[in-house]
Amino acid sequence: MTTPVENDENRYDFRALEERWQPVWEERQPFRSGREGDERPTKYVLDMFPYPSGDLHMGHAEAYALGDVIARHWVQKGFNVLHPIGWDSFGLPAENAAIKRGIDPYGWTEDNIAQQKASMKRYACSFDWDRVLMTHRPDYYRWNQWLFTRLFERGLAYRKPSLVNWCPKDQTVLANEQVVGGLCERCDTPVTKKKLTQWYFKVTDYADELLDDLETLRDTWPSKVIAMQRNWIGRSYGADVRFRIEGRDEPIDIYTTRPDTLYGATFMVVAADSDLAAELANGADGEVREEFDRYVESVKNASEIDRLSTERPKTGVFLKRYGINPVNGERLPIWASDYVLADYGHGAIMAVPAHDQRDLDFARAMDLPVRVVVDVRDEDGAALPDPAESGIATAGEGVMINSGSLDGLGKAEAIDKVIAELATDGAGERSVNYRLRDWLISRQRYWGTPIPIVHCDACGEVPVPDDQLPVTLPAAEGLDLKPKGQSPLAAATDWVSTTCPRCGGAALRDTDTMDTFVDSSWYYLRYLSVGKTDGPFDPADVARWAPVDQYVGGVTHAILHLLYSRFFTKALRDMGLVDFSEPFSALLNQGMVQMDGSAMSKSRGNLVRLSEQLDEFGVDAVRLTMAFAGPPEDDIDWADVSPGGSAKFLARAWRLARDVTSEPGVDPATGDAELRAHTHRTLKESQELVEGFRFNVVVAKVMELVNVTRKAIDTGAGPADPAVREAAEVVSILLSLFAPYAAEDMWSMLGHEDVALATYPTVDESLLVEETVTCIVQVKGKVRDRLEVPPSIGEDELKELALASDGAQRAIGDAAIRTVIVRAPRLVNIVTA
Ligand code: ANZ
Ligand code: ZN
Repeated sequence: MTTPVENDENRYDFRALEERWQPVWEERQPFRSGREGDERPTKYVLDMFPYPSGDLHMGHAEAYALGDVIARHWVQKGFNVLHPIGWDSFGLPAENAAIKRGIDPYGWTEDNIAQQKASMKRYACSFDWDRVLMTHRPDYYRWNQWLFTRLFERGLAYRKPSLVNWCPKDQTVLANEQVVGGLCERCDTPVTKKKLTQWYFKVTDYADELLDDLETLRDTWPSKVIAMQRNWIGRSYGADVRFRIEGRDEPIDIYTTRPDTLYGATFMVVAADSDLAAELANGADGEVREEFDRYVESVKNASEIDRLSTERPKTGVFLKRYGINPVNGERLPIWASDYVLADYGHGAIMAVPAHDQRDLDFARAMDLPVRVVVDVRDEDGAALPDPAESGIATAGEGVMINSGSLDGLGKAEAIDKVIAELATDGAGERSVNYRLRDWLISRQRYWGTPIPIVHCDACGEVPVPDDQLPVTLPAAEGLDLKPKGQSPLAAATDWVSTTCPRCGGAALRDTDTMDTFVDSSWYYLRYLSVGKTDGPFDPADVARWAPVDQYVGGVTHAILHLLYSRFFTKALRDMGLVDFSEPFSALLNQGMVQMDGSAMSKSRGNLVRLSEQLDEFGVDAVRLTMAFAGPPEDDIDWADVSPGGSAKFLARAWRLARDVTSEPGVDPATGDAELRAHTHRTLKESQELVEGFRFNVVVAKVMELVNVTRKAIDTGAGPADPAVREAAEVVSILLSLFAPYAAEDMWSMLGHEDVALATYPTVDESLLVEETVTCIVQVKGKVRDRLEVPPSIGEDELKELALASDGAQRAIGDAAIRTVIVRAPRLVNIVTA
């Protein structure tokens, strides 16, 4: 046992506590999860790992405080909890900082990690420090490469030329989701397009499964995240329809979700930036060609979201070409516009302005005809105003009109019928479309995992064999890391020239590096077998721990990171490497920490420094404040909370343990019954509240228990009562989830060791008999009886009891009862005739 308090026994001194307990925990490592022969059932709690771009900030402090509540609770509930941490240490922040300062990203990254690690230890997270991983180390990214080659062999990693989002400042490719409002997510530079040959992962092969499996997460993931995943994948059902084009041998396909409206098509639109548009423009006269080129140039920089917006004024160019509607042979003028996307469906549409708002906006802007083919009515059966006049397209359901053989049918029948007719003519068929695109993983940057492919003139793309992995990054020294449109690795000519693993001839290494989302897509598996040198992870470890029971992190990763991890997991399953389909069984998203109503930032001048808060109030007070501020999903405004108040509360709690005079192990059965009841109620409720993520309410319950115990010490049972000891021990056990230093010190004053490993006490249900309240029974306004009832009694039950009571029976006599007014639990008023 450690020596009890040496400092001023009457003062709660958070600095002394931090200094005392940090080295003790460092030595004991209470959260080591890999011990041989540990028979406890397992839980895997995972916090999203940080970028090492500086010291920990308030956002980290919130996330790790909350994740820790869950992890520590499961330890006390008797589980062998795996709660690891590591660093997502490849990526642009490190590289840009290195370029700015002219230093090596490796050293910069390692320094930041060392600083963050020290801060995390001070912050007393229950991390298993034997399992740390860092994605920039070759012993990690070697397995990125290994997995890449496995995906390559299965056709899930491939290269293709395409128009990609390009940030002219960072000089790198961006995924769609890294483009926010047309700007680079990292540096706010307007994003442009560039044609490049890039590596992709074939996420779309799993589109259906990624969508359908969300159903299995319905009860354990936030519904908002599930909706975001669903929208991102964006599955829709419709038809491909073939239109002949005058003066072109090949027909073109369009995708529509409303083939029932084919008779309402009055023009066609092709994506302005598609090859098809360029080709059609070529066949037109020179004037059109010029106008088209100018138009394409002007729309190049618009983001996908802007392009699809109904708010945006519609623009376009008439290509002076015509398509033929397969259902009625009508000639439809073909336009090029940016509101049609090149890489969705077929990059071409039939426009039905009467029933599609964007088509209607375009038709009105360009003075094109509008034809109603669905008779849409309002709730009262009245016809809706003509879209051509009102400017509002009628997208609802109704009876088909002006539609030949479809007239009189409803939407579903019309769709079935027209598809059947198209199919007999070979002019169309059912089809499914997804908004989801394959994942563009190549980056033209230095600080990432080199793509393990060798390009050989004779053999093509050859994966680097396992025994030649890792392909380590060439030293940064001597390389110009400044972005210039091609990867800085290309300048490392010694590194680039190699021999082909297949034919032994001269060959070149691929010079792209992988998107850092690759690193974080499977890191949860590497934690299970950190240090393993003959594979990315051990099947036995996977069987023991995976999948993750509880994942904790920011909602900023609600789409991509989760989608990519889910994709990896499914691909690994199909390779026989794991036997489950979803990586994260449950998900908790914490809110953001703000200051004075807005996100913290240096430029806004409202940045709160974590280190300053820790120095002023202590780790425990900051952690407690994070948990107490509100439900975890809500944002916290640091201006509205009180770490000073938390520190005062902790001092009150700590003094309870100091005041207890009974011996450890004393039987609480003889103690004050009322206090015991309160203690056990707190235990019972807290457990349910922790498991329901209502951490703020748990803190409130502990505060209440501290007050009740203080009263018992000062004016009730007294400090020697065994129930007081029991209460103080429970305070210390519950408090350890939020304020580990104060809790450990209390636990030690109470004569024990390692509060983190204390067993969550068994709730004594016999102590939980409910209190009662007095209910007044009136007859015609006069009090006739009093009943002792549980506060939670229902209205019906209370009414029965009141009517049956002796006093009421006597007062009612033979009179008929007119009404009974029940105000549970305190009043029942019976009105007789
Ligand atoms: C005719 C029509 C009539 C349409 C109507 C809608 C309503 P989702 O549900 O997102 O899959 N579309 C097809 N390809 C497009 C592209 N590359 N860029 C922009 N829009 C495209 O949307 C499918 C609908 O979006 C399709 O159905 C098509 O317009 C349009 F009353 O065809 B529809
Ligand atoms: Zn070769």
